[in-house]
Amino acid sequence: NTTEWEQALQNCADEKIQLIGQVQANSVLIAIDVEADRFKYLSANASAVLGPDTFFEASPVGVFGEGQISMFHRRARSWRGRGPRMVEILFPYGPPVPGWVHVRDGLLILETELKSNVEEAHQEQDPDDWEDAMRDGFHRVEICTDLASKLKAVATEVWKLGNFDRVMIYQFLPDDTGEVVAEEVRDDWEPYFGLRYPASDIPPQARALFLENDIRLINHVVGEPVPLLSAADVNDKPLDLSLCRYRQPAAVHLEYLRNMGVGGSFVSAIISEGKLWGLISCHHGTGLHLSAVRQMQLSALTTHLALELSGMARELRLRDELAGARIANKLIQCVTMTDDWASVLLSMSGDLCQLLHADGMSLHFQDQTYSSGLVPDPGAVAALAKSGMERTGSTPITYQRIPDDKATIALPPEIGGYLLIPLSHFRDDALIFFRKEQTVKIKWAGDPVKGLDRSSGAPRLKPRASFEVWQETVSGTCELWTPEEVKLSIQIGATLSDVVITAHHFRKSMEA
Ligand code: BLA
Repeated sequence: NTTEWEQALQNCADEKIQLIGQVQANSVLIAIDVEADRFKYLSANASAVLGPDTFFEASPVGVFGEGQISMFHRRARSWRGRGPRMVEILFPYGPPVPGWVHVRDGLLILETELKSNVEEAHQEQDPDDWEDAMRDGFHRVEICTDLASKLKAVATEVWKLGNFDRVMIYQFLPDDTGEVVAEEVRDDWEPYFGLRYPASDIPPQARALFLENDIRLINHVVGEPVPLLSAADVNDKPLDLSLCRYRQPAAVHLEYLRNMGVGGSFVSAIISEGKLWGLISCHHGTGLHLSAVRQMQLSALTTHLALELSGMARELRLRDELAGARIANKLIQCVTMTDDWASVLLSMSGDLCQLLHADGMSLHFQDQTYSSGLVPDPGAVAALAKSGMERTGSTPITYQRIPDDKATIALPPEIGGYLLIPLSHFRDDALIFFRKEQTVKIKWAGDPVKGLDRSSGAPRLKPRASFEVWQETVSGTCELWTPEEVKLSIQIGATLSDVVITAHHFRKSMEA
């Protein structure tokens, strides 16, 4: 039932993960109103660091000292990184401890991790020459010339630095599913390399949050969460934990990780050109304890990769833009010599198809059809152009699977999908690129069609219980049209419209 399925997806997306009101076991959160010199929120275990007497009536300046509070505040406000900033905190008792600080909704928020009482099986490697180790790591990544080996090199460096049981580089695909594109994993664990994960494993709000806070650390999937207490004047308004390091994760996600056999996880978001490209996802079989410094080192490696990816993307874009500009120039030159610009365009179909990775191209212009390569018959091209005009106005439309309602327009089965660029606002002129049909085998990590849980009234999606390879064979589709290709097609459409208008005026002036 689709509507029930959609409802379940919506329920996942609606979960306010940042307002959960709890922090992870063994972590302490302290939220301070600096101006009023008052504590506003304290995790229920805060007396472990503040001392037994400190409650909401105490003065934060009295506890931390004026100098320390203003240092925290300054460091938090001048920070331009995503998420909280690393600091050293001196509590009333004991030595300075590493912690995190940030400002949210006008409150200064401090976090630190208490000495864990869970099984300390995870030991991060601590080479005393870690600065050399980092530089060496950066260099090993830099010298890789192709994407696959670069990703693998990053996975290896993260693996060495964090001493995890599994490190995956997870890339988001245009349809929001994701694929493990590089992996390091211990010998006795099942590899996940090459497996596909459905979009619903990471709902939209969890993705969006990565742009604000690019590290997600889960110390232990079975840890008892610590509730937040609030001052009387807060009136139970939940604290926004978006930028916290130790926010308690959503229960559904913890269940997911437990089903995967994971005890602790560290996830660092790969943000390239302002967009979430993918994740470095690190799993450990037992609880995970990563020092603040180690977290920052892993984050630096992730940023290094993200910058390299941006560079590679820019290079590809530049190459495509140059190719696009060359085609436009050629077209403009030719059109000034002949008014048969449609034939000129057709003679360039090889270049155009190569640019957009298409197998055929049709132009429908003033009720005439010009085609080259893998295309349907002229009647079908005309029908597509007409339906495109009705559907979109002037933005291109893409199909990787011929939609069912097109069954009336006879397209040969060899064609899997098309990209249609309208060339006019008021006529059905269009340029259409076709891609051949392909049959692909997708290896999902478990059956992506998850069970619905109806026990609580509203339908809820349950995390998968099995991640065993589940193979799906999809036919009748073509390769996805990427956002870059769509952008390029918009440029081509705009150039064509310009050229057509120019040619029209040129002819008019010659006739005059
Ligand atoms: C969060 N799910 C996540 C995150 C990842 C995944 C990486 C964010 C990082 C984190 O919080 O640790 C999924 N982890 C993966 C995948 C791989 C991996 C795909 O390592 C691949 C190797 N999850 C479900 C269902 C729902 C769901 C059915 O399976 C919803 C009903 C929700 N996932 C969900 C939620 C979060 C999440 C709510 C956010 C957790 C949080 O930050 O509180």
